[in-house]
Amino acid sequence: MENHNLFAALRAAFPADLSACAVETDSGLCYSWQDLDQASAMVANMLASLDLPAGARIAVQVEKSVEALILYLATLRAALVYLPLNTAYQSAEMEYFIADAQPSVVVCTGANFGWISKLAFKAGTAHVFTLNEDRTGTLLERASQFPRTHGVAQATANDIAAIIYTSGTTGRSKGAMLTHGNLLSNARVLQTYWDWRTPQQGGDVLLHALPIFHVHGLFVAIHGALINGSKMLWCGKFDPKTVLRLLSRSTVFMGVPTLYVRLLNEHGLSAQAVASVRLFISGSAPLLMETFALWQERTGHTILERYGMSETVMLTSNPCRTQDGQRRGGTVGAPLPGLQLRVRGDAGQDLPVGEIGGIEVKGPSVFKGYWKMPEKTAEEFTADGFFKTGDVGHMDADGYVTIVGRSKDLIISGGYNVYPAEIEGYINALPGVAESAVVGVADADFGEVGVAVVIAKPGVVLQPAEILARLKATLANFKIPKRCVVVAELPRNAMGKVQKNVLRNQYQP
Ligand code: MLC
Ligand code: AMP
Repeated sequence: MENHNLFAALRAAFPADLSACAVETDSGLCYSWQDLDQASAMVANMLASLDLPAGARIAVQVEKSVEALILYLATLRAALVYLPLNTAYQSAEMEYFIADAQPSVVVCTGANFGWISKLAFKAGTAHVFTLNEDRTGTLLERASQFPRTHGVAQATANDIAAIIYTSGTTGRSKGAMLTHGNLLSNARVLQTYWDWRTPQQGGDVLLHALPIFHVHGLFVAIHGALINGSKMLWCGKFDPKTVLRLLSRSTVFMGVPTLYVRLLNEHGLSAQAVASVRLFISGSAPLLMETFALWQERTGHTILERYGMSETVMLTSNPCRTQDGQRRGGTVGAPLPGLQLRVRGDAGQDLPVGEIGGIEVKGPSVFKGYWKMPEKTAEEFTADGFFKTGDVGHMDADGYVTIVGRSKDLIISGGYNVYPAEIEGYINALPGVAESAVVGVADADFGEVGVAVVIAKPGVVLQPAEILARLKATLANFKIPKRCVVVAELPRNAMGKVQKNVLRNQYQP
């Protein structure tokens, strides 16, 4: 029987010379293709020895490291389900994810072991391992006792490879279930569409400077390099000076817009400094025309902007090869080959070219559904099987899509999604708070940041700094509004609903 395990396809693309460097870190370490193969086999063997049920979740909250990448590969290899969690998540957030996903294994940093293991054991998790940035921890200690070979476990294209949690406009975070087939089909489409060059064609070198707990850094970047047998230059954290230095040895770079904005602040950024790069890709948040134009001016390169989401992986892309057309700033390009994309009006009618409506998609990369939420899943699909993205835009006569807004109340800050409803819930629960509204306003660095507008209960005097400090103690740092104001009342429409657009205009910098 054919094995549809994504790892099998990635492994098949490893170059013939397994002793060559596959990943070079910013601290100068080199991991060969053989290292990736053998270390992922050892961890996969260790996971297999735990006798976990089919579909068991491996929840991971660790700092970025090549060992974390190996753990991801090992989880695929063992045909278990990878569940990455942002390192910024604090105890309330982690408690929810662990209770909801009921992972069989949790991997965390040694520093967090105390509180995370408590949450995990309470939720019924059988095994908690540690993995630290410096290659220490119980995960590797245990794995070191296992063999360096492992036949790739059998998986169908419809088996779940990963669950990515995305917050929701109302209520609970939802775990998007992505299958081996979803991830592999997207990786293969992008390999051609972005013209990746195999080692025989001279090879590509990807500079990887994104976190590896979201779609962009984990799937688009890592699969892109591995399915092509391409080397990665690996940065633990995004530091513009290090990235600029390493760009001189790279051919492909992927970033959220904030990374481009920060690189533009570097005096050393010039056409000469990035002479070896053939492709700059941006996504996860809107790339401002100003950034697009400044990048062209400073480097001579036209950034390729693409659009995707956790539920669908990549959906549209500007062209890479001239035969596919021209890259256009301000648009996210055309639907990728194999993907159907349509723009629909409020009544569910197809809209003519150029008209603005809701973006709906159908194709091989669209997820299997939300974890344990069949009703929510059903709500997000149309009767004819299109997924409603919640993004609002239009398509031109050449098929280029432009995103103009979102029907979901969402702030995208530095490439991370922040749902106002979640933050408002926490603020409203603070003593003395009657009500609150969180809105996104423009920010030169993060693109968009949150502002909290709060009303106090009668007779209470609230201190904005204290509200922010309280939030900081509870929530992931990127969700904390950058500003808090206490006001007497919120603007409302005739129905009594808070007019967020009025607040947004009022607090625009
Ligand atoms: C950090 N902070 C943020 C923030 N990141 N605040 C808002 N938005 C963010 N994205 C907080 C910090 O905690 C700190 O708070 C203050 O802001 C300044 O932080 P910093 O030192 O400037 O942040 P830094 O560590 O440099 O991180 C910035 C960043 C990072 C841009 C490098 O946010 C990042 O890696 N973003 C990429 C996100 C990403 O990969 N998204 C892909 C999603 S996938 P304080 O209070 O401590 O001072 C997806 C699908 C698709 O969307 O299409 O790709
Ligand atoms: P996430 O849920 O983190 O995967 O975020 C997905 C959302 O990011 C999409 O629904 C879009 O709103 C947004 N997004 C991704 N890429 C782009 C882009 N190039 N331009 C505008 N928005 C984008």
